[in-house]
Amino acid sequence: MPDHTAPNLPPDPPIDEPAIHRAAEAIRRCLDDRGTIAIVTGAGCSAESGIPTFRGFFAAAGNEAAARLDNDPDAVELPLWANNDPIALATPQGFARDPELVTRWYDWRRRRCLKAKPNPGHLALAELERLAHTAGGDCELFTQNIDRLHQRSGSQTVHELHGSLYRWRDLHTNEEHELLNPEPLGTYPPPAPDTGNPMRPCVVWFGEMLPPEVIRAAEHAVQSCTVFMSIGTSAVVYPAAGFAEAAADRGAFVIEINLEPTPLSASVDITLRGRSALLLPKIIAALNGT
Ligand code: BJW
Repeated sequence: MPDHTAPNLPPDPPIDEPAIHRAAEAIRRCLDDRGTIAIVTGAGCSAESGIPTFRGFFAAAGNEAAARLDNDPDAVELPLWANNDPIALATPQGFARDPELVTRWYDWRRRRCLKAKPNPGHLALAELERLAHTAGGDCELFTQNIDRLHQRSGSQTVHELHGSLYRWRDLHTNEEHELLNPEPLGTYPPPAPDTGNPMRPCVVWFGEMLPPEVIRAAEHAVQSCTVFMSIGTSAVVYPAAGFAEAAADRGAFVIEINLEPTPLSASVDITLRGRSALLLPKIIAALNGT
């Protein structure tokens, strides 16, 4: 986990304790009513597991955090990615232009994410789900992350909006394969184990459709939730960026957690400025009265 006392990383902003308590009260009311909590997470939620955020991928702090992770020899590949814009790599056009570069990048991320561990923010969200279920309510977690850290932290209901780094599909047969080996894939694009056809990661690139069943689940959660949480996302990529506003429009209480202001911040009920790995456990502690 990155060391936030390191000189090149920003210090934590002051914690808004009254806002933490207001957030916990809104969640408590939702649990008492056996209501639904809907959550959308983004890359900021995994930042403290040492995974660089998407738009901060090449920012100095992200690079430093990534390079320091376990003195990882894979970190030597950072300069290769630093010459490329992640937004251009995460498109069908980027893949068509340079399938080797794009699949090498995803394999590098796959290996980093396999090594990463859930952080206290992930664990707090798993605990929130347990509390909701114990109260007879529901907690629906939608993540834009492709790292499976929510599932590994114990969350049961995790909807992957943008797919997974660990599933790759045969470009000719569409057959999907789980790639969980920590070794580099070695050939780029990697060949499918059964047919030898080239594969791509089962992630959702710009201009591609999100899985329809996940969109349906999101529409349902947005329509039924009484609390909506937007955590560690820049809230600029649609459709995920639109969920909070849609939930607010029908009267849900919206809580945002982010290090920085986002396009959502001005219109939410509570915006908590800081690290999700610090603030989410505080909300759970307030909820439990500890
Ligand atoms: C912390 C922190 C800490 C850091 N604690 N916080 C409506 C309007 C306009 C455009 C569109 C629209 N509907 C659709 C579009 C087009 C497009 C889109 O949204 N474009 C926008 C850029 C304008 N959307 C699509 O194409 C989507 N498909 C679609 O809608 O299909 C139908 C359709 C097709 C064509 C036309 C119209 C409709 C698909 C979007 C797929 C996005 N895919 C990616 C790549 C996935 C694979 C991969 O990871 O490589 O998903 S792009 C990238 O952005 C990735 C992320 O999941 C996603 C969101 O990023 P995220 O998670 O928010 O990360 P960051 O880095 O941006 O932000 C991190 C945040 O954390 C920051 O705010 C930090 O401050 C914060 N933070 N540390 C708390 N410790």
